[in-house]
Amino acid sequence: MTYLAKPRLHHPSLARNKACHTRRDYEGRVSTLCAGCGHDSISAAIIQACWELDVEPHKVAKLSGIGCSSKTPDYFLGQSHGFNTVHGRMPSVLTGANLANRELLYLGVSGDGDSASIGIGQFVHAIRRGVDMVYIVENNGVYGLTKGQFSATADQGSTSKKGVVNADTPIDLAGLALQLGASFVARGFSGDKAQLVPLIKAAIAHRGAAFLDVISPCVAFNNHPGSTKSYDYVREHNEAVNRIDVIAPREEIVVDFAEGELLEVAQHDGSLLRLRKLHAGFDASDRIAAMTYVQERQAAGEVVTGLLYLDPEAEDLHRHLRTSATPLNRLQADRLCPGADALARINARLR
Ligand SMILES: Cc1ncc(C[n+]2csc(CCOP(=O)(O)OP(=O)(O)O)c2C)c(N)n1
Ligand code: SF4
Ligand SMILES: [Mg+2]
Repeated sequence: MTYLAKPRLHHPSLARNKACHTRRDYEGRVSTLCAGCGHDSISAAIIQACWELDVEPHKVAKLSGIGCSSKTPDYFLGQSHGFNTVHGRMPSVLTGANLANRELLYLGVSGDGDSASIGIGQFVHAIRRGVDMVYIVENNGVYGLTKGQFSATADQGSTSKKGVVNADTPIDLAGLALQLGASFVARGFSGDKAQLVPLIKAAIAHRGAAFLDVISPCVAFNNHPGSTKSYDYVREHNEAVNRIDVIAPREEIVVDFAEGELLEVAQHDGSLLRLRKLHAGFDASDRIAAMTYVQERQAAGEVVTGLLYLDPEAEDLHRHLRTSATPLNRLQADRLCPGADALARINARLR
């Protein structure tokens, strides 16, 4: 982690959102990542999304594992709660924190090595359990922090900077999240902020497991010609299936979509997602069709981006476990410990 603090001087004329914060209030410390790293653009998109949604920084918990990507929570939302876990263990720590206090917005930030290699067991169970969270994988197809080994999302046949060829089949995390039952699945590109900011806003508004696979080129180890995670490749092969706009509750609804089919989806929190279809044949409410489409286009060498799947009626882990609506740290002793009589009744039922 870096210890470079940014000066907290605010120009009095800086615009403030409805939570009375300037955009700078959502920043963190100065990034120590390589200049041009895609991860910094994702941090900037998270800052923009939280500012536009009037998120209260003290109501956010940022959790991450280990990696350049997992360092980034230090570079945004400096006034939020943060927990940097062990490599690949972010999902279980996030699940525990979420069960203890459902009133925070849980933002899990991870890398392709963190989530698809060492942490894949943790990743799949957090998604299939429907933990209410925004889970972002900053996917560069490489272990950036440890100097360029292939991760489990590296393309088969791709060549590392040192000339080694990857023989293994890649894992497509967005396809996996669809198969595992995630109720919100999207793919973005760190170099397309206009698409990424609304995707993050929509994921924040979603109640349930929201998964975002963001292609985020590593300029030090995997940005060479032939890498499908390079800036040039994604720019040339980016297949955006839709564009979305998020309208927060009580915000004035202004119609500004001129072309393409427009779909409006209401979310649990009262926000409205406006989905402008760019591909007539793509339906973001059909999980199986989305899985097939992503695989078909991938086989053709394209990178499908946009909102891939959304279930606006999704349930989450709290609903499945019927947990207390009051966070555990606010339950009084009599509710936390129901007493000897209640224990005797439970034991009697088990005899
Ligand atoms: C238990 C454990 N195993 C291995 C490591 C070494 N290690 C640190 S980061 C990392 C890979 C990070 O890759 P990724 O999650 O893709 O993040 P990136 O740096 O590419 O953003 C590895 C293998 C570790 N820190 N802890
Ligand atoms: S090594 Fe790669 S992933 Fe890490 S900061 Fe540099 S460009 Fe980013
Ligand atoms: Mg990586």
